[in-house]
Amino acid sequence: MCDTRMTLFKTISAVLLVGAYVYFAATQYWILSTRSPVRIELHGNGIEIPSFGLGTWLSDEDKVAHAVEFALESGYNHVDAALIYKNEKETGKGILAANLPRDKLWVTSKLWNADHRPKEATIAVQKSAKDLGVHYLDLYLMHWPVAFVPGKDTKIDESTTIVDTWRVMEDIARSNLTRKIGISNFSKRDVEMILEICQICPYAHEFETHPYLQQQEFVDWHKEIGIKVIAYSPLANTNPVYKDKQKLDPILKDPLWIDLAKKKNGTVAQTILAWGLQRNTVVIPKSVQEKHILENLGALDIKFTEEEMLEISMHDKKTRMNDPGRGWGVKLFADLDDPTQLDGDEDEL
Ligand SMILES: NC(=O)c1ccc[n+]([C@@H]2O[C@H](COP(=O)([O-])OP(=O)(O)OC[C@H]3O[C@@H](n4cnc5c(N)ncnc54)[C@H](OP(=O)(O)O)[C@@H]3O)[C@@H](O)[C@H]2O)c1
Ligand SMILES: *[C@@H]1O[C@H](CO)[C@@H](O)[C@H](O)[C@H]1NC(C)=O
Ligand SMILES: *[C@@H]1O[C@H](CO)[C@@H](O)[C@H](O)[C@H]1NC(C)=O
Ligand SMILES: CC(=O)N[C@H]1CO[C@H](CO)[C@@H](O)[C@@H]1O
Repeated sequence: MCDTRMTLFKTISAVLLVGAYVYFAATQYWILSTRSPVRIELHGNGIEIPSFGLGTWLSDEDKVAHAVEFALESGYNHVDAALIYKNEKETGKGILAANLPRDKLWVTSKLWNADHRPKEATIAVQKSAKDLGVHYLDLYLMHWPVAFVPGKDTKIDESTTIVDTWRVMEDIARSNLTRKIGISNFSKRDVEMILEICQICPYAHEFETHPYLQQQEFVDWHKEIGIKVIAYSPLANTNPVYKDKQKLDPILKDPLWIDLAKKKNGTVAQTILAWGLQRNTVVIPKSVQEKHILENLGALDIKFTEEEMLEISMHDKKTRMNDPGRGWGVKLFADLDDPTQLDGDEDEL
């Protein structure tokens, strides 16, 4: 009697155990087989981007070498470069002269739109690294989610998608020419498309954001998906090329920022950059003047209260300064604040 009960108990236990095992194995298989993408961890993943860097767009060829050297000797450890800025050789001279240990320096460069095809991309990244005088870059960005036909000025390359280009970026990362890869000037939909297919996923997204184009939701979303935000044009309309593009007065003359700067015992530029840092974006102000290069570093000492952060958030002007999409006939930033308006199709937006 006791024996048969025992056998029955053992049999039931065994069946349950096998069942549980089969169920576990099946769900694991299902999870693994449906989980895509497979994310590959690259070497050097522990090193993070410094939160403060020197921009080099429109930095005079004659001045940028000195500016970079001076910055790196004054405490900067991060330089934001790009092939299209046409000054990487001079930037490289500054990097060489400062002679920081390679692991104490962060160098970013960017793949230009005309170089998205594999052959051109390989040449472009090698040229950037060589001109900047480094064996490897720390970060290589796809400069825009737009491909041009190589050698045809700004003619759109309809046969190269951003997914194609991302595969090329992944190969560049695998070749060890850069430690990390990322994107720039992407809309939310573009980012999602890359996240769906990436094997090596974007480390950072560099886009325009400053007190006049805060995009707080977009910035927060990047935190959720684990992509660092690099804020370009952190001084809003201070870059003189933006002068004609919008009717806003210079942010350096904005009474809100003048008041905040007084309160913080800093300059207006320092105070604006400090806000960028406090919202966890990496800021990369450009300057070729020693005075400004030093001044801007002072942002690291300024902190805001929550009330002040809230007040600043209420002064967003949602105004984009940098939008070449119109000239290219491409609608950029479609799902973000202040998207490209192409002639005659405003009603679609
Ligand atoms: N990924 C992209 O598509 C993209 C797009 C735009 C920019 N970026 C990167 O982001 C960097 C920064 O953006 P940005 O150059 O457009 O604009 P920015 O850094 O916001 O502003 C630069 C301008 O501000 C002036 N300036 C700097 N510090 C100042 C200070 N303390 N007081 C007064 N004026 C000051 C500079 O002049 P001086 O040189 O005379 O000091 C320059 O005219 C670029 O250089 C580039 O590396 C990337
Ligand atoms: C890249 O670096 C890693 C780690 O050092 C190494 O295992 C790999 O073989 C390198 N790949 C190439 C293509 O050099
Ligand atoms: C304000 O800043 C100036 C210049 O940086 C400095 O000399 C001074 O000590 C500061 N004052 C206060 C109250 O922090
Ligand atoms: C300033 C920057 O790096 N952004 C790029 C975005 O695209 C514009 C238009 O070509 C470039 O001029 C900028 O360099």
